[in-house]
Amino acid sequence: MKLKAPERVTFNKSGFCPGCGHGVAGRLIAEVAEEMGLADKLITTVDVACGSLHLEDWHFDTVMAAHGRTLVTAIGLKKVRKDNPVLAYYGDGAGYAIGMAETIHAGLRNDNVIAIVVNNAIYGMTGGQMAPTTLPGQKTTSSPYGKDAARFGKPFRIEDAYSGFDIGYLARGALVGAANINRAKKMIRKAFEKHMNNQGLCYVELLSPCPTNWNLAPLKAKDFLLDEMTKHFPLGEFKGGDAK
Ligand SMILES: Cc1ncc(C[n+]2csc(CCOP(=O)(O)OP(=O)(O)O)c2C)c(N)n1
Ligand code: SF4
Ligand SMILES: [Mg+2]
Repeated sequence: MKLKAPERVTFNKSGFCPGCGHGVAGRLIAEVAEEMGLADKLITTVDVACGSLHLEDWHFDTVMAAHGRTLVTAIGLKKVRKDNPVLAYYGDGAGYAIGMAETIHAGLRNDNVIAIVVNNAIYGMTGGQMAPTTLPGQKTTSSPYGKDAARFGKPFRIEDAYSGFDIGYLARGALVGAANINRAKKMIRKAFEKHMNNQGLCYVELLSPCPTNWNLAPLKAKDFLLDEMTKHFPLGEFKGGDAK
C-alpha cells in the first residue's frame, strides 16, 4: 500500500468500523486500477452488504446488485462491455451462501471477470450471523454457543470447490499486517493483468477482520485472523500463480 492515497478512493465519508478490512481492500483495488491506467474504464459491482459502502468512497462506475447476485451482474456487464475491465466485489455470505450457485457456475464457465471476495467468516452487515465460512466453535449471533461443525459443516473453502475447474487465477490473501497487505495487492494486480489478457475468472479471496461482529478490539481481531482463520483458510495462490 502506498503512503499517498489513490485519487479514486476517498474515505472522508467511510462508514466502515475501525479495524475492518473492507477499507483496505477498496484502497488496494483503487491503487491497482490507477497504476495500470484502468481507473476510467473499470466497472465494479458491489453487493447489498458492508462492501456496498464503497459506493460512498470509490470513484468508479459501480452497480449495486441484489445480495448474492454481484458476480452474475458483473458477468452480464462484461458480456455487453467487452472492452471494459469488470470487477465484482462482495462478501463470503454473498458468495458462499445465497450466491453459491453463481459462484459455482462462474467457475464452471470460467467467466471473464475479476472477483474480489472479502471473507470475514460472518454476515457482517446484518449483525454477525453464522456463514458457511464461520470457524468451528466460533460464536456468532446465530451460534451463541459456538458453531457446531458436525451440524453446520466445516468452513467452506473455494479452492476445494474450484479444484476441478480451469479458471484464470485463484488466490487467497489477508488484509492485516504490511507484508500480507502488500502480498494481497500483488494478487489483485495479477487478477487485473490476467483479466486484461482475457484469461477467464480471476478470483481473489481476502481474509478480513470484522471486529464489530467478532466482538474483538481491532488488534485482537487481527490476531484472531492470523492465528485461527488461517488454519482453515490457507493463504497463497492456488491456480494461475507462481506456486508460492
Ligand atoms: C435476498 C436477500 N437476502 C438477505 C438479505 C440480508 N443480507 C444483507 S447483507 C447479508 C449478509 C452479508 O454478509 P457478507 O456477504 O459476508 O458481507 P459482509 O457484510 O460480511 O461483508 C444478508 C444476509 C438481503 N439483503 N437480500
Ligand atoms: S460490521 Fe464488520 S464487515 Fe461491516 S463494516 Fe463493521 S467491521 Fe466491517
Ligand atoms: Mg462476511
